[in-house]
Amino acid sequence: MSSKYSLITALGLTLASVSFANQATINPEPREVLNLDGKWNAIVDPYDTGYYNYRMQPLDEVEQPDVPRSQIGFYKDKSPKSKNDFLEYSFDHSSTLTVPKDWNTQDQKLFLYEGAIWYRKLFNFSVKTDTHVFLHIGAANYQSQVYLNGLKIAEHTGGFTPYDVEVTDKIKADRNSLVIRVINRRLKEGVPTINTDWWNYGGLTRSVYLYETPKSYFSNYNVQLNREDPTKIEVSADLAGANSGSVSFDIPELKVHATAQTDANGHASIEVSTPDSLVKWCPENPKLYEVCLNSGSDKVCEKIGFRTIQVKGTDILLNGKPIFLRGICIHEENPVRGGRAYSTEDSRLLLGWAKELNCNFARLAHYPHNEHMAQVADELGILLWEEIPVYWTIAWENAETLKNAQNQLTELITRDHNRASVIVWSVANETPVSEARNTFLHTLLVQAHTLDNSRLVSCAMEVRTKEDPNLKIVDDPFGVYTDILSFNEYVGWYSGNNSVISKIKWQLKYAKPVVITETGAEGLQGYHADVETRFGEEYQAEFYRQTIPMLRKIDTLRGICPWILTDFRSPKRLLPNVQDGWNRKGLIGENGNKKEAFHVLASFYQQIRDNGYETK
Ligand code: GCB
Repeated sequence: MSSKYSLITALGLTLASVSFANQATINPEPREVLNLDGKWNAIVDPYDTGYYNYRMQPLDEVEQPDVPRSQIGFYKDKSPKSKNDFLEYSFDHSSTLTVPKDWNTQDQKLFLYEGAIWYRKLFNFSVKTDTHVFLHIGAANYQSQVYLNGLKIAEHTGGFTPYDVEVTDKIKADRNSLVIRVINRRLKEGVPTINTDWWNYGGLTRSVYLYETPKSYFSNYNVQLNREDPTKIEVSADLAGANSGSVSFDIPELKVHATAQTDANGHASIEVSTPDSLVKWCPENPKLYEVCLNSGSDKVCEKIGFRTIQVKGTDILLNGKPIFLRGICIHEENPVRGGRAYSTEDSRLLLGWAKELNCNFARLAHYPHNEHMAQVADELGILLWEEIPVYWTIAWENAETLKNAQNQLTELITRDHNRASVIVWSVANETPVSEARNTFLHTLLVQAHTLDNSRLVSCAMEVRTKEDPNLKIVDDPFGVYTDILSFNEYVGWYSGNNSVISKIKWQLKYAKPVVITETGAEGLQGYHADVETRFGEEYQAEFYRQTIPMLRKIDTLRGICPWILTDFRSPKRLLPNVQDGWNRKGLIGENGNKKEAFHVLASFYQQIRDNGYETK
């Protein structure tokens, strides 16, 4: 197996910003030495006063000695030296924002804010000899610039993936000033672009901390069952900061022990026979093993599950056996508290509800969710579809847009490639067919397969009709490349109403396992009416009753993932007294109460769970 680290270089990618070669170290959490979460001073800067001079030149690039002191970039974090010193900003006297947390739900004034906010944290830290110290930023939506003690140390684009920057030589023992400028302005050329059906939560939405590694340390590793030959466990590890050395691999519970030498690039490959006693990870028994890698100077351990995922004909095989995916889509939002989800508790709430729904699968839409989701899914036994925000109408012809999407994909795969729960990397959602789009998506699909040869790669496609409105056709040319045929359909909500659902027939161009990645209707929790009244709970429940048999007409159906677990905020949903800024397709309302449709789907899934899925 080849080194992913060298593949990343071969693909011409850095793991974080375009201009800074930031490095993501896998699984940094256990190495944390100083947590920087909590209150940060924050300056809301709608006109970018702290970033540009009055000629709109970035102050961190053009600063001249004769720039008036009052116009010095905020990243310098200055305080007045005397009573007649002139500064027009102050972190010391600014209010605070909590990290991690989106800014929108912390202050009513920021609810709809799209612009820049400067965050500042002061800290003391003594660097030990013979260590590297990295700053880890879990997510900053959407762009960020990072300054330590007045010096720019990183830039990053992409609001949902982590990045790390080495600070070993830049840190002081006392009063370090860490300033991060976060901008959530939507950009036409961005990933996502300006139009999305979700809330544009801004800020440092995930944890920020310092972590330490020895001089020579594991920067990346991957442990998995060989997909084609599960009698073998494959290990790939990269040691940074060492020319060569010996690496050992252990699974103590299984008495597995193996060693290998690294090559000149610090890469080691190990293959061991799978012990007969290994219990494979699956939703019914999500067995995780403590797995350790040791290089003498560095040791990393983490809990990893072993399973294979494959497609054979029109079946999806988990550990070699056909599986039906009883799924649900999820946005990274805690509707009850309000705002972006970020914690283990949030993950337990959301995935706990998915469990109550009798799911064995969840689609984490439409962007990478926080790392706790896959960790908790590993524990609970929920298979995952993970996605990057290539959503609707991206700037397909723009090379920077592609580079940005590639970077987000690499960061996601690097973070989660040891999570047994993750079975699908999705490169897009509902994108319009064109040559440029096909090329763009194909580049991403090849990249995902190259970085990770153990999982399925797909995207959520669309359905179309021709003369007969009841004949639904799926023939997206990109379907040639995806491992499964996955698409969204909303008959009964966006086209026709519940009465047309039973008339639907299907025409699919590809003989691949079908996974419906979205279907659903809105229903306001607590609003009761007859089954024909839009936005009533009864309409939504009836939609599910009609849709389930209609989808079962697809004889290659191997999974369903309706839209969506809970109501979620969307600036596009404006109907007064019903939507009020919420997409109401949740099976659970914004108050955490289950709607009637929840129970309809839960009982269908229970039947399949208990009796298996019979093709109709
Ligand atoms: C879709 C989109 C999803 C929307 C959903 C809806 O097809 O993929 O992001 O939120 O429909 O509710 O319309």
